[in-house]
Amino acid sequence: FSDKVSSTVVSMWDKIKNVFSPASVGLDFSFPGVEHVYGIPEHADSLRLRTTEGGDPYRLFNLDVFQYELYNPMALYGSVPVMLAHNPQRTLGIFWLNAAETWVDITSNTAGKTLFGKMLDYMQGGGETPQTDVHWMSESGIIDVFLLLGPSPNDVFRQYTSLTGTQALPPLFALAYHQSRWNYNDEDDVAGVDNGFDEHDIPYDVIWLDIEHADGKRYFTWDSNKFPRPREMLQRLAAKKRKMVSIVDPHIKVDSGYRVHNEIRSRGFYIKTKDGSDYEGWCWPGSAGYPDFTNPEMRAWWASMFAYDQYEGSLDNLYTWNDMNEPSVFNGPEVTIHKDAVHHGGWENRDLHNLYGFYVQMATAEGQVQRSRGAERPFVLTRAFFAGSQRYGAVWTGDNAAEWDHVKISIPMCLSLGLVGISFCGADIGGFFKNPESELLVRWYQVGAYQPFFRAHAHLDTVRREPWLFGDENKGLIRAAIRQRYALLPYWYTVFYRSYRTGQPVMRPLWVEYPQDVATFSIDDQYLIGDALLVHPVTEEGARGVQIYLPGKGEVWYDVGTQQKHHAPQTFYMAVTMSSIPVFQRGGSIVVRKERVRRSSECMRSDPYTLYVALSPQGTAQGDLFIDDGHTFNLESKAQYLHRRFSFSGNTLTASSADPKGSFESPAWIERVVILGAGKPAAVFLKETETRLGFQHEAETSVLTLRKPGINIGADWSISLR
Ligand code: MIG
Repeated sequence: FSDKVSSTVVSMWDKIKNVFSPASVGLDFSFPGVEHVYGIPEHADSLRLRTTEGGDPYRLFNLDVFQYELYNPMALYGSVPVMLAHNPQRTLGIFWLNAAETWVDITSNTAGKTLFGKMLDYMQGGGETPQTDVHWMSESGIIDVFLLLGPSPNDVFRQYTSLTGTQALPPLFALAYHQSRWNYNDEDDVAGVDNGFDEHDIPYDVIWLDIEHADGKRYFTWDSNKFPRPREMLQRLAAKKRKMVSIVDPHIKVDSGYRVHNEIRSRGFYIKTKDGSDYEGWCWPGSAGYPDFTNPEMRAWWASMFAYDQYEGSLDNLYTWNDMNEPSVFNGPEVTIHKDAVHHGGWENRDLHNLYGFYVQMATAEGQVQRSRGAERPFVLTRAFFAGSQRYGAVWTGDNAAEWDHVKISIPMCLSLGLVGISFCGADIGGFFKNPESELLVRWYQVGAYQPFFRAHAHLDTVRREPWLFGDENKGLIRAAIRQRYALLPYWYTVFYRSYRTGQPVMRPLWVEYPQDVATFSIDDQYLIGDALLVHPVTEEGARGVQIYLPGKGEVWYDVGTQQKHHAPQTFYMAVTMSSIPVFQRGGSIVVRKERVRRSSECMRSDPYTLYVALSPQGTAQGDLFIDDGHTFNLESKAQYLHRRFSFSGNTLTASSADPKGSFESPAWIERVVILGAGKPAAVFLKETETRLGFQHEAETSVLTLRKPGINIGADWSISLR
């Protein structure tokens, strides 16, 4: 999208800038008829943005904030200058393309008025049209604004991602469970944790190494005492079809014995001070230089460092985590780089500050692609981000704490990111700082299992918290939550595929699917995954129940735990126990699962599928399933994929291709079809062969289970209930 800033505009600005630097830019926008605005992450705040009258504006300036506060407009690690405005008639967006420090003020003529007050205004004929006004201001740069006219939420997503790109389709393993802490200390520790998952029969895909794994925080190296044989360690993980992630931060130790530093310095790739010398700040390794990732040559060099012969001890199951890329500078102003530091092309950091982390992740992802000669899809986690970061991997919400409010806020934080393109979001499970009580830890796993990026992580000073350290009962609860995630991986992957194609968020606020239902506009304790599953995780200490809102006039929802049917719209109290994760499947949807959970997602590759067909009141349902090899670009380069469509109507379930361009051989078959809301048929036939299928019907719950249809997942077929 940077191409859209034409070179003439840039050179014009160059001239102006030399005269006026620094010069701020700002604009006011009014949304007549709008009371709800969303977006402009990253803030630890409610989904619906609050008015900022009498307080600080929402601030966008990538910063490493120590122990951030909640329900607060202060700047955090990443910035996406995109706001959505919504009312029952229309959804709009503003994309303010500026990477300098930015402030957003929000005012509203209805703020503080109760619904009753508004009604009174209206009855007295004096009620004004509600209106929200927003004021945007950036410290430097040009005014370059995209108005996204909708009118539907999906139109806005399409319009915005046509400018910045859609969510990259992650490799399948990246959607599974990740086990991290600062730090897994050495190769024995890694082996012990890895074996622990097998002993305790808990699936996991990826183990993470934090900064202590490197030799004196010299990234791309290993501490030779703690990790003397990294390749063998990686091979042992690979034998179990598991992966590893190592951290690679963008602060480079100033040390003439460190090749990475010497090369960056000799090529002139460090960010400079205003006087032209290499900028140096204090960070984990001590004195550190900051590579200038805004320079394409620097990015190309960085990418080349991920080649197997450059990053010694790496193998193809080693992936990357970019932390501290705001960038974090311990002795810099607000713990970041000085604004007058100079980048490639003479730009000051103030002009592009919020883009630095974006480019770090871009270069790292490119490195992973290149090491496989373009074959393999990358996986890179980043802490700092900007508009468009969705193209390079996942983000997490940084250093949260083991507190109930932090588990709660992870929902609106990830929802806000999804609204502005970044779907692959998660929060440190368990909380980074402090030690969670077992109840909080269990609940957090249950929440994380239903968020896009599913990783446990903890601070160096916390006590160990692998899932089996809290007694058998808690271990069982955590195992159950993780197993639910693995069973649903086919669905997650399909929803991510749709996000990759359409720009729609994976994790969605309810109003995205029910744009006319005002009751959904401020909900941030429940959400949808795709359009079929509604989740209301338990986030209260000692909870005995939760208030669930099921949207959709004339629709029905099925409790995934009990298969009980509920009519909508409706708010009801659902009693919960420690094992409850309230999830509902929309009547009218089909969700595909794999129910033989194994030790990693790759071990489940060829396993059979179960279709969950949830009937609408009209007795219909639709759904889809995306399958490919789960890790290469062959879906693009060779059209090697299957996109299947399932649809139920007239008592017949049909499987067909949703996209005839793709083809892919999968050995997997369908082992079961569960139809929710079905009456008891006299007989069930696989039409193609007129073979009878065995079935079982539960009258009480109206659940019909068809046993062993035994059909390949790629085949076209239909099953009729007679
Ligand atoms: O100053 O690498 O957010 O996840 O464990 C702390 C150590 C640096 C901050 C990250 C956190 C990570 C930690 N890092």
